[in-house]
Amino acid sequence: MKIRRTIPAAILLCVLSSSVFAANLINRQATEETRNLYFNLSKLGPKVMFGHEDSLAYGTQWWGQGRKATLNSDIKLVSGAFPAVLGADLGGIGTGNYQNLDGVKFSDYRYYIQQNFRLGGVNTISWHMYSPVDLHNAWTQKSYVHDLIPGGRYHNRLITFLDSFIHFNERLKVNVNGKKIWIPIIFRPWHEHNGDWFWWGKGHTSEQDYIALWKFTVDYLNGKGQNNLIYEFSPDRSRLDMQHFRLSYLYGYAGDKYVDILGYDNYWDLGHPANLLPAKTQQLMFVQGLEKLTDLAAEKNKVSALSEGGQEGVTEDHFWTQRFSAGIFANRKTSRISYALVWRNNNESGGEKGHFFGTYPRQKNADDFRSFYHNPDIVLLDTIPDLYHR
Ligand code: BMA
Repeated sequence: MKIRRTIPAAILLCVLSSSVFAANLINRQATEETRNLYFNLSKLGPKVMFGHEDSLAYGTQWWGQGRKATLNSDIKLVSGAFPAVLGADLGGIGTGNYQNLDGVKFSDYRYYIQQNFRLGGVNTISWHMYSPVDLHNAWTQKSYVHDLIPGGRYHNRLITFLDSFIHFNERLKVNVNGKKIWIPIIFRPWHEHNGDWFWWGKGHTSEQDYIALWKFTVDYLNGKGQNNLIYEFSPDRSRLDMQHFRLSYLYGYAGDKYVDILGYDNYWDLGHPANLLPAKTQQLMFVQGLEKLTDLAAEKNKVSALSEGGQEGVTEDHFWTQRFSAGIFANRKTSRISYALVWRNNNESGGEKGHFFGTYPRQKNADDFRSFYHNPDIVLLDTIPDLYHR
Protein backbone atom coordinates (compact mmCIF):
# COMPACT_ATOMS: atom_id res chain seq x y z
CA MET A 1 0.00 0.00 0.00
CA LYS A 2 1.25 3.45 -0.88
CA ILE A 3 1.36 5.85 2.04
CA ARG A 4 0.78 9.47 1.15
CA ARG A 5 2.71 11.78 3.31
CA THR A 6 1.10 15.10 3.93
CA ILE A 7 2.96 18.04 5.35
CA PRO A 8 0.89 20.03 7.84
CA ALA A 9 0.03 23.43 6.36
CA ALA A 10 1.56 25.37 9.26
CA ILE A 11 4.95 23.70 8.81
CA LEU A 12 4.85 24.23 5.07
CA LEU A 13 4.08 27.91 5.52
CA CYS A 14 6.91 28.24 7.97
CA VAL A 15 9.39 26.54 5.62
CA LEU A 16 8.24 28.62 2.67
CA SER A 17 8.40 31.95 4.44
CA SER A 18 11.86 31.29 5.83
CA SER A 19 13.11 30.33 2.40
CA VAL A 20 12.04 33.62 0.82
CA PHE A 21 15.52 34.74 1.69
CA ALA A 22 17.99 31.88 1.98
CA ALA A 23 20.30 33.94 4.21
CA ASN A 24 22.85 31.17 4.25
CA LEU A 25 26.40 32.22 4.73
CA ILE A 26 29.01 30.51 2.58
CA ASN A 27 30.65 29.31 5.79
CA ARG A 28 28.28 26.78 7.30
CA GLN A 29 30.30 26.85 10.52
CA ALA A 30 29.68 30.56 11.05
CA THR A 31 28.89 31.56 14.62
CA GLU A 32 25.34 32.24 15.67
CA GLU A 33 25.84 36.02 15.90
CA THR A 34 27.41 36.06 12.44
CA ARG A 35 24.49 34.14 10.95
CA ASN A 36 22.04 36.39 12.75
CA LEU A 37 23.76 39.51 11.48
CA TYR A 38 23.60 38.28 7.91
CA PHE A 39 19.96 37.33 8.23
CA ASN A 40 19.07 40.68 9.75
CA LEU A 41 20.99 42.59 7.10
CA SER A 42 18.82 40.90 4.51
CA LYS A 43 15.68 42.17 6.24
CA LEU A 44 16.79 45.75 6.84
CA GLY A 45 15.39 47.38 3.70
CA PRO A 46 14.01 49.97 3.09
CA LYS A 47 16.20 51.18 5.90
CA VAL A 48 19.89 51.65 5.09
CA MET A 49 22.72 51.91 7.60
CA PHE A 50 25.22 54.72 7.34
CA GLY A 51 28.88 53.76 7.66
CA HIS A 52 32.10 55.72 7.94
CA GLU A 53 35.66 54.49 7.56
CA ASP A 54 37.91 54.94 10.61
CA SER A 55 35.17 56.99 12.27
CA LEU A 56 36.20 56.18 15.85
CA ALA A 57 39.94 56.32 15.17
CA TYR A 58 40.36 59.96 14.13
CA GLY A 59 38.67 62.92 12.52
CA THR A 60 39.81 65.97 10.62
CA GLN A 61 40.79 67.78 13.85
CA TRP A 62 41.42 65.05 16.45
CA TRP A 63 43.18 61.76 16.92
CA GLY A 64 41.75 58.95 19.08
CA GLN A 65 43.64 57.52 22.03
CA GLY A 66 42.12 54.04 22.06
CA ARG A 67 40.94 53.00 25.49
CA LYS A 68 42.64 56.02 27.09
CA ALA A 69 39.97 58.45 25.90
CA THR A 70 36.22 58.67 25.41
CA LEU A 71 34.96 57.49 22.05
CA ASN A 72 34.71 60.18 19.45
CA SER A 73 33.63 60.53 15.82
CA ASP A 74 33.24 63.44 13.42
CA ILE A 75 29.83 62.00 12.57
CA LYS A 76 28.81 62.16 16.22
CA LEU A 77 30.16 65.68 16.62
CA VAL A 78 27.79 66.81 13.88
CA SER A 79 24.72 64.62 14.34
CA GLY A 80 24.93 63.38 17.91
CA ALA A 81 25.15 59.75 16.78
CA PHE A 82 27.92 57.37 15.84
CA PRO A 83 27.70 55.74 12.41
CA ALA A 84 26.02 52.32 12.34
CA VAL A 85 28.85 50.74 10.38
CA LEU A 86 32.50 51.21 11.27
CA GLY A 87 35.10 50.57 8.59
CA ALA A 88 38.68 49.57 9.40
CA ASP A 89 41.56 48.82 7.07
CA LEU A 90 44.39 46.42 7.81
CA GLY A 91 46.84 47.74 5.21
CA GLY A 92 50.23 47.28 6.88
CA ILE A 93 49.44 44.17 8.88
CA GLY A 94 51.85 41.32 8.25
CA THR A 95 54.79 43.64 7.60
CA GLY A 96 55.81 43.94 11.23
CA ASN A 97 54.13 47.34 11.62
CA TYR A 98 52.11 48.01 14.74
CA GLN A 99 49.86 50.49 12.94
CA ASN A 100 48.02 50.57 9.64
CA LEU A 101 48.89 52.60 6.57
CA ASP A 102 46.97 55.61 7.90
CA GLY A 103 48.58 55.50 11.34
CA VAL A 104 45.92 53.67 13.36
CA LYS A 105 47.44 51.25 15.88
CA PHE A 106 46.10 47.75 15.38
CA SER A 107 45.54 47.50 19.14
CA ASP A 108 43.40 50.65 19.02
CA TYR A 109 41.43 49.27 16.08
CA ARG A 110 40.66 46.21 18.15
CA TYR A 111 39.31 48.44 20.89
CA TYR A 112 37.16 50.52 18.52
CA ILE A 113 35.73 47.42 16.88
CA GLN A 114 34.89 45.96 20.28
CA GLN A 115 33.26 49.17 21.49
CA ASN A 116 31.28 49.52 18.31
CA PHE A 117 30.04 45.95 18.64
CA ARG A 118 29.07 46.48 22.29
CA LEU A 119 26.99 49.45 21.20
CA GLY A 120 25.22 47.31 18.58
CA GLY A 121 27.16 48.53 15.56
CA VAL A 122 28.41 46.64 12.53
CA ASN A 123 32.11 46.26 11.67
CA THR A 124 33.67 45.89 8.26
CA ILE A 125 37.33 45.34 7.43
CA SER A 126 39.07 46.02 4.13
CA TRP A 127 42.73 45.40 3.47
CA HIS A 128 45.04 47.54 1.35
CA MET A 129 47.53 44.70 1.56
CA TYR A 130 51.21 45.42 1.08
CA SER A 131 52.72 42.97 -1.33
CA PRO A 132 53.88 39.89 0.56
CA VAL A 133 56.58 39.55 -2.11
CA ASP A 134 58.51 42.81 -1.60
CA LEU A 135 56.37 44.82 0.86
CA HIS A 136 55.46 47.41 -1.77
CA ASN A 137 52.20 49.13 -0.83
CA ALA A 138 48.91 48.27 -2.52
CA TRP A 139 49.20 50.87 -5.28
CA THR A 140 51.38 49.31 -7.90
CA GLN A 141 50.84 47.68 -11.22
CA LYS A 142 53.46 45.06 -10.55
CA SER A 143 52.11 41.62 -10.98
CA TYR A 144 52.50 39.56 -7.83
CA VAL A 145 49.35 37.46 -7.75
CA HIS A 146 50.53 34.59 -9.89
CA ASP A 147 53.44 33.99 -7.50
CA LEU A 148 51.21 34.13 -4.43
CA ILE A 149 48.41 31.74 -5.32
CA PRO A 150 48.71 27.99 -4.72
CA GLY A 151 51.58 26.67 -6.82
CA GLY A 152 53.27 30.06 -6.93
CA ARG A 153 56.83 30.47 -5.69
CA TYR A 154 55.85 32.93 -2.94
CA HIS A 155 52.66 31.22 -1.88
CA ASN A 156 53.97 30.77 1.66
CA ARG A 157 54.32 34.51 2.03
CA LEU A 158 50.62 34.97 1.32
CA ILE A 159 49.92 32.41 4.01
CA THR A 160 52.08 34.36 6.46
CA PHE A 161 50.04 37.51 5.72
CA LEU A 162 46.75 35.70 6.09
CA ASP A 163 48.04 34.33 9.39
CA SER A 164 48.68 37.87 10.57
CA PHE A 165 45.05 38.64 9.80
CA ILE A 166 44.01 35.55 11.76
CA HIS A 167 46.11 36.71 14.68
CA PHE A 168 44.23 40.03 14.68
CA ASN A 169 40.84 38.47 14.04
CA GLU A 170 41.14 35.85 16.79
CA ARG A 171 41.42 38.68 19.29
CA LEU A 172 38.10 40.24 18.30
CA LYS A 173 36.23 38.54 21.08
CA VAL A 174 34.27 40.12 23.88
CA ASN A 175 32.46 38.97 26.98
CA VAL A 176 28.80 39.84 26.93
CA ASN A 177 26.83 38.73 30.01
CA GLY A 178 29.36 36.03 30.73
CA LYS A 179 29.30 34.69 27.18
CA LYS A 180 32.34 34.99 24.94
CA ILE A 181 31.27 36.33 21.56
CA TRP A 182 33.38 36.50 18.44
CA ILE A 183 32.53 39.83 16.84
CA PRO A 184 31.10 39.30 13.36
CA ILE A 185 33.10 41.07 10.65
CA ILE A 186 32.10 41.94 7.12
CA PHE A 187 35.42 41.11 5.50
CA ARG A 188 36.14 42.80 2.19
CA PRO A 189 39.50 41.69 0.83
CA TRP A 190 40.89 42.29 -2.67
CA HIS A 191 38.58 45.22 -3.37
CA GLU A 192 38.29 47.30 -6.56
CA HIS A 193 39.99 44.50 -8.48
CA ASN A 194 38.40 45.62 -11.75
CA GLY A 195 40.52 48.78 -11.55
CA ASP A 196 44.23 48.76 -12.34
CA TRP A 197 45.57 50.68 -9.33
CA PHE A 198 46.18 47.81 -6.89
CA TRP A 199 48.56 44.93 -7.46
CA TRP A 200 45.62 42.49 -7.52
CA GLY A 201 43.89 44.63 -10.16
CA LYS A 202 42.79 43.99 -13.70
CA GLY A 203 45.39 44.06 -16.41
CA HIS A 204 48.40 43.01 -14.38
CA THR A 205 46.49 40.10 -12.80
CA SER A 206 44.51 37.67 -14.91
CA GLU A 207 40.90 36.98 -13.98
CA GLN A 208 41.76 33.36 -13.39
CA ASP A 209 44.55 34.22 -10.96
CA TYR A 210 42.34 36.73 -9.16
CA ILE A 211 39.67 34.08 -8.67
CA ALA A 212 42.30 31.64 -7.40
CA LEU A 213 43.46 34.31 -4.94
CA TRP A 214 39.92 34.94 -3.70
CA LYS A 215 39.11 31.26 -3.38
CA PHE A 216 42.31 30.48 -1.56
CA THR A 217 41.70 33.35 0.88
CA VAL A 218 38.21 32.13 1.72
CA ASP A 219 39.14 28.44 1.90
CA TYR A 220 42.21 29.12 4.01
CA LEU A 221 40.41 31.34 6.53
CA ASN A 222 37.44 29.00 6.74
CA GLY A 223 39.82 26.07 7.14
CA LYS A 224 41.39 27.91 10.07
CA GLY A 225 38.01 28.28 11.73
CA GLN A 226 37.55 32.02 11.19
CA ASN A 227 33.84 31.65 11.73
CA ASN A 228 33.00 35.30 12.34
CA LEU A 229 33.53 36.41 8.74
CA ILE A 230 30.99 37.53 6.15
CA TYR A 231 32.69 37.86 2.77
CA GLU A 232 32.02 40.91 0.65
CA PHE A 233 32.94 41.36 -3.01
CA SER A 234 33.44 44.96 -4.14
CA PRO A 235 34.41 46.02 -7.65
CA ASP A 236 34.73 49.72 -8.45
CA ARG A 237 31.92 51.56 -10.21
CA SER A 238 34.24 53.61 -12.44
CA ARG A 239 35.20 50.45 -14.31
CA LEU A 240 31.72 48.99 -14.63
CA ASP A 241 29.98 48.98 -17.98
CA MET A 242 26.45 50.08 -17.17
CA GLN A 243 25.12 48.66 -20.46
CA HIS A 244 26.42 45.25 -19.50
CA PHE A 245 26.29 45.59 -15.76
CA ARG A 246 25.95 41.93 -14.89
CA LEU A 247 28.83 40.81 -17.07
CA SER A 248 31.20 43.54 -15.95
CA TYR A 249 30.16 43.32 -12.29
CA LEU A 250 30.88 39.61 -12.19
CA TYR A 251 34.41 40.00 -13.53
CA GLY A 252 36.55 38.09 -11.02
CA TYR A 253 33.55 36.73 -9.14
CA ALA A 254 34.58 33.42 -7.61
CA GLY A 255 31.02 32.10 -7.46
CA ASP A 256 28.04 32.08 -5.13
CA LYS A 257 29.77 29.67 -2.78
CA TYR A 258 32.53 32.22 -2.18
CA VAL A 259 30.71 35.50 -1.64
CA ASP A 260 28.11 36.63 0.90
CA ILE A 261 27.62 40.31 0.11
CA LEU A 262 27.57 41.95 -3.29
CA GLY A 263 29.08 45.35 -2.71
CA TYR A 264 30.41 48.02 -4.98
CA ASP A 265 32.57 51.06 -4.41
CA ASN A 266 31.14 54.19 -5.91
CA TYR A 267 32.85 57.55 -5.95
CA TRP A 268 32.34 57.91 -9.66
CA ASP A 269 28.62 58.77 -9.77
CA LEU A 270 28.91 61.02 -6.73
CA GLY A 271 30.74 63.85 -8.40
CA HIS A 272 34.17 62.37 -8.98
CA PRO A 273 36.28 65.12 -10.63
CA ALA A 274 37.18 62.86 -13.57
CA ASN A 275 33.52 62.14 -14.32
CA LEU A 276 32.56 64.80 -16.83
CA LEU A 277 28.91 63.81 -17.17
CA PRO A 278 26.39 66.36 -15.88
CA ALA A 279 25.30 65.84 -12.26
CA LYS A 280 21.84 64.77 -13.39
CA THR A 281 23.21 62.00 -15.58
CA GLN A 282 25.53 60.89 -12.82
CA GLN A 283 22.56 60.67 -10.50
CA LEU A 284 20.70 58.55 -13.01
CA MET A 285 23.67 56.22 -13.21
CA PHE A 286 23.92 56.09 -9.43
CA VAL A 287 20.29 55.03 -9.19
CA GLN A 288 20.60 52.56 -12.05
CA GLY A 289 23.73 51.01 -10.58
CA LEU A 290 22.05 50.47 -7.21
CA GLU A 291 19.01 48.96 -8.93
CA LYS A 292 21.12 46.58 -10.95
CA LEU A 293 23.22 45.64 -7.96
CA THR A 294 20.24 44.88 -5.73
CA ASP A 295 18.50 42.98 -8.55
CA LEU A 296 21.55 40.78 -8.97
CA ALA A 297 21.82 40.26 -5.22
CA ALA A 298 18.13 39.38 -4.99
CA GLU A 299 18.53 36.86 -7.78
CA LYS A 300 21.40 35.26 -5.88
CA ASN A 301 19.66 35.49 -2.50
CA LYS A 302 22.46 37.64 -1.19
CA VAL A 303 22.82 40.88 0.69
CA SER A 304 24.09 44.00 -1.09
CA ALA A 305 25.84 47.19 -0.02
CA LEU A 306 27.47 50.39 -1.16
CA SER A 307 30.73 49.18 0.30
CA GLU A 308 32.68 52.43 -0.12
CA GLY A 309 32.11 55.81 -1.64
CA GLY A 310 31.39 59.48 -1.21
CA GLN A 311 32.49 62.83 -2.57
CA GLU A 312 35.97 63.94 -1.61
CA GLY A 313 35.74 67.22 0.28
CA VAL A 314 31.91 67.15 0.11
CA THR A 315 32.01 70.36 -1.87
CA GLU A 316 28.63 70.21 -3.57
CA ASP A 317 25.78 72.01 -1.80
CA HIS A 318 23.23 69.62 -0.27
CA PHE A 319 25.38 66.64 -1.18
CA TRP A 320 23.89 64.45 1.58
CA THR A 321 20.23 65.02 0.90
CA GLN A 322 20.14 65.77 -2.80
CA ARG A 323 22.76 63.40 -4.12
CA PHE A 324 23.64 60.69 -1.62
CA SER A 325 20.31 59.88 0.00
CA ALA A 326 18.31 60.95 -3.07
CA GLY A 327 20.01 58.09 -4.91
CA ILE A 328 19.92 55.55 -2.11
CA PHE A 329 16.26 56.13 -1.39
CA ALA A 330 15.22 56.71 -4.99
CA ASN A 331 12.96 53.64 -4.99
CA ARG A 332 12.31 50.24 -3.45
CA LYS A 333 15.17 48.64 -5.31
CA THR A 334 17.89 51.14 -4.51
CA SER A 335 17.05 51.10 -0.80
CA ARG A 336 17.56 47.35 -0.63
CA ILE A 337 21.27 47.87 0.03
CA SER A 338 22.05 47.09 3.64
CA TYR A 339 24.51 49.90 4.21
CA ALA A 340 26.35 52.76 2.55
CA LEU A 341 29.81 53.59 3.86
CA VAL A 342 31.70 56.79 3.10
CA TRP A 343 35.46 56.83 3.24
CA ARG A 344 37.65 58.34 5.94
CA ASN A 345 38.09 61.89 7.20
CA ASN A 346 41.82 62.32 6.94
CA ASN A 347 43.39 63.96 9.97
CA GLU A 348 44.64 67.41 8.94
CA SER A 349 47.62 67.55 11.26
CA GLY A 350 49.75 65.81 8.62
CA GLY A 351 49.21 68.85 6.40
CA GLU A 352 46.88 67.29 3.83
CA LYS A 353 43.50 69.04 3.93
CA GLY A 354 40.36 68.29 2.01
CA HIS A 355 40.73 64.50 1.95
CA PHE A 356 37.52 63.63 3.78
CA PHE A 357 34.24 62.01 2.78
CA GLY A 358 32.14 62.33 5.92
CA THR A 359 31.12 65.44 7.75
CA TYR A 360 32.67 67.36 10.65
CA PRO A 361 31.72 70.44 12.69
CA ARG A 362 31.45 73.60 10.58
CA GLN A 363 32.03 71.75 7.31
CA LYS A 364 29.87 73.60 4.79
CA ASN A 365 27.46 70.68 4.41
CA ALA A 366 27.18 69.91 8.13
CA ASP A 367 23.60 71.25 8.28
CA ASP A 368 22.71 69.17 5.27
CA PHE A 369 24.19 66.15 7.03
CA ARG A 370 21.90 66.82 9.98
CA SER A 371 18.89 66.82 7.63
CA PHE A 372 20.14 63.57 6.14
CA TYR A 373 20.49 62.14 9.65
CA HIS A 374 16.86 63.02 10.39
CA ASN A 375 15.63 60.89 7.50
CA PRO A 376 13.89 58.06 9.39
CA ASP A 377 15.17 55.50 6.88
CA ILE A 378 18.82 56.22 7.44
CA VAL A 379 20.19 54.26 10.36
CA LEU A 380 22.96 55.44 12.64
CA LEU A 381 23.95 53.81 15.91
CA ASP A 382 21.22 55.56 17.90
CA THR A 383 18.44 53.87 15.89
CA ILE A 384 20.07 50.60 14.98
CA PRO A 385 17.90 47.53 15.56
CA ASP A 386 19.33 44.49 17.34
CA LEU A 387 21.19 42.80 14.51
CA TYR A 388 22.81 40.02 16.51
CA HIS A 389 19.75 38.11 17.65
CA ARG A 390 16.85 36.53 15.82
C1 BMA B 1 42.71 55.81 0.08
C2 BMA B 1 43.12 57.13 0.63
C3 BMA B 1 44.49 56.97 1.24
C4 BMA B 1 44.45 55.86 2.30
C5 BMA B 1 43.82 54.60 1.74
C6 BMA B 1 43.62 53.54 2.79
O1 BMA B 1 41.52 55.89 -0.62
O2 BMA B 1 42.22 57.57 1.61
O3 BMA B 1 44.87 58.18 1.83
O4 BMA B 1 45.74 55.59 2.75
O5 BMA B 1 42.59 54.89 1.14
O6 BMA B 1 42.82 53.99 3.82
